[in-house]
Amino acid sequence: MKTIEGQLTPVQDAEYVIIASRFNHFITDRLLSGALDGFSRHGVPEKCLTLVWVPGAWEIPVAARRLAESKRYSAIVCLGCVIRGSTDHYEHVSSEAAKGMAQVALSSGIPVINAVLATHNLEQAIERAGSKQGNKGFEAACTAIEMTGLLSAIGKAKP
Ligand code: INI
Repeated sequence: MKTIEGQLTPVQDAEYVIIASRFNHFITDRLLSGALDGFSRHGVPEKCLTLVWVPGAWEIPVAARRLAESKRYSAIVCLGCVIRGSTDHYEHVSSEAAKGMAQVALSSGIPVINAVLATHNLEQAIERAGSKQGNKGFEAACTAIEMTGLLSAIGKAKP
C-alpha cells in the first residue's frame, strides 16, 4: 500500500500568507504570535511569510480569494475571532467566513487554513489563543506546512 502524507518539514521555496483580522485584536494578536512561532519552529524563514490585515472575519474570504488568484502562495492561514457575546450576527459572520474560506480552498486548490475562532465568550477565545487549549494560530501554521507538503507529494506520486 502506498501512503502519501505531508510532513512538518517545509517544502523548499514555499511561500505562506497569513490573513489576520483586527476585530478582537486582543485575541488575534495572540493567534498571530502563535502562527509566527509555528512557522519559525518548523524552519520557515520570515522572508517566506507575508502578513495581510483585514478589518474583521467577514473580510477574510475576499482577501483570501485575491491572494489565491495571485498564485504566489502555497497556503493561506486565516486568523480571526468571532465572539457570540459581542454580536447579534455572530452566527452569520462566523459561518459565512467559514464557508467563504472553504470555497476559496476548493476553487483554487490552495489550502486555506481556518483559524477563525468562534466562541461563546472571551474566556473560551483566550483558552484557544495561547492558554489551556493551546494556540490555534500555531496549529494553523503547522497545518499549512503539512498541507503544502502533502499537495507537493501528491503531485509527485506516480499514478
Ligand atoms: N468581526 C469579527 O472578526 N469578529 C466579531 O466578533 C465581529 N462582531 O462581533 O461583529 C466582527 N464583525 C465585523 C465583521 O467581520 C466585518 O468587519 C464588518 O461587518 C464589516 O463588513
